[in-house]
Amino acid sequence: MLIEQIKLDRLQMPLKHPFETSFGRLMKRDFIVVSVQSEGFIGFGESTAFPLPFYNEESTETVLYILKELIIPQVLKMEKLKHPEDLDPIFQSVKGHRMAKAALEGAVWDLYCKKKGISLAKALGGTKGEIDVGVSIGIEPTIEELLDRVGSCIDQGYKKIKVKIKPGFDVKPMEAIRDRFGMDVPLMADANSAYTLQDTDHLKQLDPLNLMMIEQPLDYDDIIDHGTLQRELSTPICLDESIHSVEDARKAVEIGATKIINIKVGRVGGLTEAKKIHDYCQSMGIPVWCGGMLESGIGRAHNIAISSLGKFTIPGDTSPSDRYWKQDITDAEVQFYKPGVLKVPEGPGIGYGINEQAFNHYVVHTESFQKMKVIN
Ligand code: OSB
Ligand code: MG
Repeated sequence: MLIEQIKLDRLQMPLKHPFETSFGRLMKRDFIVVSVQSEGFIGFGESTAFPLPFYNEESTETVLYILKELIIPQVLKMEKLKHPEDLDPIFQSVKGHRMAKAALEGAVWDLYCKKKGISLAKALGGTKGEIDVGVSIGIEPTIEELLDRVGSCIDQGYKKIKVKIKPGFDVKPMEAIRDRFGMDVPLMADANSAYTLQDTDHLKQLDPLNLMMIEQPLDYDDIIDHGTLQRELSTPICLDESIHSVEDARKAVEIGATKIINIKVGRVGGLTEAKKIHDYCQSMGIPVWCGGMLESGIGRAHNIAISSLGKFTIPGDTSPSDRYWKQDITDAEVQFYKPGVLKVPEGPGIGYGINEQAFNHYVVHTESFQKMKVIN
């Protein structure tokens, strides 16, 4: 395929309900959609970076900079692109900035599949026709409000309940959930790097609660201390922020720093690397699940496709559109087809079209880049 045009749209979508984590409170999603065009087909990808670098080092602005100045000019110069993996030499020329790369790579994957007339899930080697879904509940102002939300999510059929914790809002709320809803609810906590090894004794108080896992308790770039902490905790540790590649996954698994991995397509630099991590974890017997970054329908569709791979055995943070948005930007919104279960689309590419009207409503800025035509 010859990529003729690449478009970058910046969108701002208000969240229905503010989402609070240990690093801050989000009221809206401010992100980039990448569209790549070739011979009448358009592929779509979404950047998962936030406006400020409080989850990882990237931001909406750094994604724009890396794509505009370094990656897009190289992609538009390519003479042929047979497969999304052909982008690798370009990606190797820029260290890090994985969310920027993933946004472009996702769009190229979608385009590649649409041209071939196959679904993204199939192209990635997905084997599941439906996927189980969990929910990620932000920090609520009070334990009572948290309990209301947990109750409502259980009623809606979510197959895993994840609750954000931070120092001062951790053991008590998790105990309260167990007291109210019992020990059988599939429950986990996500700390987004809010603790240090000095909190080991405090975190041990979570062990009797029989949580499925605790996600990223220590620093966003740490692997070693997580290994030390895991030897003290019976609750399995699941790494999120610390895993950027299959190499990180291997190191973390080898030193016992993680028993489960949260795979986020953006954080690891795209679908190709996400699949490599999945395959490595499959060979090691490490279960994985697909994390979320409050994506619009576009990023959500990519997450659903990767979740159709066999070792995604734990429900992901891939909730339906209406948990986040009054109106999503895809033409069919992501919806349960039975409680807690999504169907993996079978149509070409990501399997969701764009709702142009909704899309345009949220766009705040657009830039287009064309292939230079050589005229002799
Ligand atoms: O750590 O998984 C996380 C949202 C923003 C930043 C980080 C995280 C999250 C979530 C939300 O947990 C998952 C979702 O519903 O998209
Ligand atoms: Mg997380």
